Amino acid sequence: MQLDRSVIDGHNQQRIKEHQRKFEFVSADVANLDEVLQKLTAFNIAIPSWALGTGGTRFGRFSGGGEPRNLEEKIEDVGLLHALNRSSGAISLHIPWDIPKDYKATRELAAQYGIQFDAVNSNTFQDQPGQALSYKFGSLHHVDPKVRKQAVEHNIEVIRHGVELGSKALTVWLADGSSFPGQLNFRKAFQRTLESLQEIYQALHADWKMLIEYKAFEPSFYSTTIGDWGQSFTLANKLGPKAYTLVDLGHHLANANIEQIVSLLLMEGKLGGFHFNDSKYADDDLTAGSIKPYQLFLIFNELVEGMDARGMDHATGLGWMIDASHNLKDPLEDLMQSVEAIKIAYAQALIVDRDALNTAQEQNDVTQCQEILQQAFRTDVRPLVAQARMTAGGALDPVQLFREAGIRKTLIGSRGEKTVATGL
Ligand code: PSV
Ligand code: MN
Ligand code: MN
Repeated sequence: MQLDRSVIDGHNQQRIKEHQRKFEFVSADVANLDEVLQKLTAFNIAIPSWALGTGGTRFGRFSGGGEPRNLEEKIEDVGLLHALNRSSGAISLHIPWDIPKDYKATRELAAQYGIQFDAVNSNTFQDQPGQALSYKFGSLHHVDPKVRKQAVEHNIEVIRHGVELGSKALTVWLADGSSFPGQLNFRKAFQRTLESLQEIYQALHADWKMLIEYKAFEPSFYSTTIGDWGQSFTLANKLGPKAYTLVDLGHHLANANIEQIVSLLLMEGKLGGFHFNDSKYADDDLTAGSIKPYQLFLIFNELVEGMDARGMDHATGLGWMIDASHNLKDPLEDLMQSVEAIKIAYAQALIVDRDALNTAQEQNDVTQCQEILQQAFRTDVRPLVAQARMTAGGALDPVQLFREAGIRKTLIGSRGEKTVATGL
């Protein structure tokens, strides 16, 4: 379904007075208002195709109905999100779940909604029907060179699909690891992973990036071959200038200082992209900002500081994506909440008084440093985010409009109650 412009306009008209009052109140204290609004407008966060259906846990899955049944409907859903928030202008595909039947038609459909193709993701953590060799004991690190070759070829195949659609990056996340001490020779496993990645790297086009995602544990519970930023960073350095580290917020051991990791990777020019989500215990993939909004702000504070120091464009310098999916909320409402939380944290980081913070840091004025950061974090920047969204053509309150317009009901009407989107 395409959302009619008049629906958004009508919604905005009803709320405009209240919005203006709040916007004027907060903007009076924002010295760099135009810059903040312009940056918020330019900032887009890609939607992963696998987050558009209700996620499950290993105990069960409860479909919400009206989920996208194929790639076309996934693009349609991202189009709906983008129409509502003007910040979801890209979709990230996972192969083989999202193999396009017709590249041209897929590209045209996406263009119709103003959607681009973000990084393409390979899948060597599952065996597919008819697959010759199993990934039970890993893929790129496998002891058997034939399994490694199969996994390398799959990744090259994924690049080919991405090239046809206009993607510019391959994200590699591996489940390769071990669950029992002694199961693996760590050195050989790492070396084999490097050699496999080198083969994939050879197939990358000049304007492509390889994003190497790390994860501390799960599904392996003793070791993961690319288990932390240091391992990913080492691989990226050995591979070359097109290889980067990808930070997924849920992939760290408890209490890791993610903002410090971000700062270091940025300084070294090796931060390539982000997967946003939130968690309390492990890789919970909860809505961004739902558990630790202050951490999200602190991460953005480092991102803004580090990207500015390197003269990077915030909107295009890194790959921004959500990687959240769970089993309770409507997936589209959940994604809108994640986008909102990310933009709020970004806006708060943009209004940090950076000169004052720098001076306080140089003077070891610890109290003042904290005052400055928390002044920004405690500012209600939601009207700034809403203003940027409305000016770009989106809704003042996307979640409420989604409900008022009965979008899920319409989707259930056209797709049915019992829908299963392919995904994690
Ligand atoms: C598994 O942990 C995972 O959530 C990774 O974060 C990947 O990015 C995603 O699946 C898709 O492969
Ligand atoms: Mn991820
Ligand atoms: Mn994950």
